[in-house]
Amino acid sequence: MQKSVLLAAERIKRLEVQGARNVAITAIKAIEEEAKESKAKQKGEFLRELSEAKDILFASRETEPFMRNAIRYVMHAVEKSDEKKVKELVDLISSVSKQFLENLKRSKEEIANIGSKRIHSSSKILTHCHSSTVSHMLKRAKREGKSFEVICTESRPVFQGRITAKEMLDAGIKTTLIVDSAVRFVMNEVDLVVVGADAITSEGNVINKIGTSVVALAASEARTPFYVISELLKFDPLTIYGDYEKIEERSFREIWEEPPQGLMIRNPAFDVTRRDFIHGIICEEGIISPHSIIEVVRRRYPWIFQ
Ligand code: RUB
Repeated sequence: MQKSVLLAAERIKRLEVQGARNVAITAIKAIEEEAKESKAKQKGEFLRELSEAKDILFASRETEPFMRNAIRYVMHAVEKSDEKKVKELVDLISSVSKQFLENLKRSKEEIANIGSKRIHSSSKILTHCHSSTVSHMLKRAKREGKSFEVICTESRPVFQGRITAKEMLDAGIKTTLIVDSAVRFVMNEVDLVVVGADAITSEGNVINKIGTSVVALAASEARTPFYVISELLKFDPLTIYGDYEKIEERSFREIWEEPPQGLMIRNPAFDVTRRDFIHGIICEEGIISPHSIIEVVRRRYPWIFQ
């Protein structure tokens, strides 16, 4: 195993790279580097190396179907190719990755185009954690000349909400930070809730940063629209066949470095928001109902089901 994949997996595990999209991009680039550094002489050996790299990256964060879909896409291109020469296969990986990353850029813009239409001047938008997709959409709305406010939650225990808050301020957006448990307190002033996604299941439920489902409950009780802003590639095809999306549980030290002896601490990184609380998923195909997820993914990315 070369260094690039181990390093990338370590950075992903430590949250140096965070957010499903950035994780997928880092993983794909690591696979490309790994392929370039490979000393394999034959296709079989090359594929074995790639498969080992894939397993290491998959294990770096459990709740990341976007990364898994991205890696599978690249691996599939190599597996189905008739090419036997390793050098040609390396070039194939580079061109497939490049094309994949370009498509990602395009879908991010498509999502921002659609989502920013739902951001109106003088509205208050609440978001949870840090989603690069949500952030991009809000910045787009600001560039379009809309003046709105954003409320960010801290997103304990590792405070990704501060990343969002800084990005919003840098974009010139009026921003307020609250502790996670103040969500219900402010909800009556909020016009719209927008959150990202790490995974979308076949039933249209959405998995995102821990606390998202509580934000959704508060939004529902206050009758505030709740939207998920997400690429369709966060859909996990395995959920169709009965698999549950695994929820990553992280070290207790993120919550309390040196807790008293005997204390049990749990630190789940994500939770599940039921589709009934989601007004719509704003994705590259438009604003869709969570119920139609399989159909829409099948239309746009049929290879996911292979
Ligand atoms: C980040 C998080 C984000 C989604 C979507 O959690 O829950 O909302 O990953 O992000 P963590 P993006 O910080 O634990 O990775 O829109 O950038 O894909």
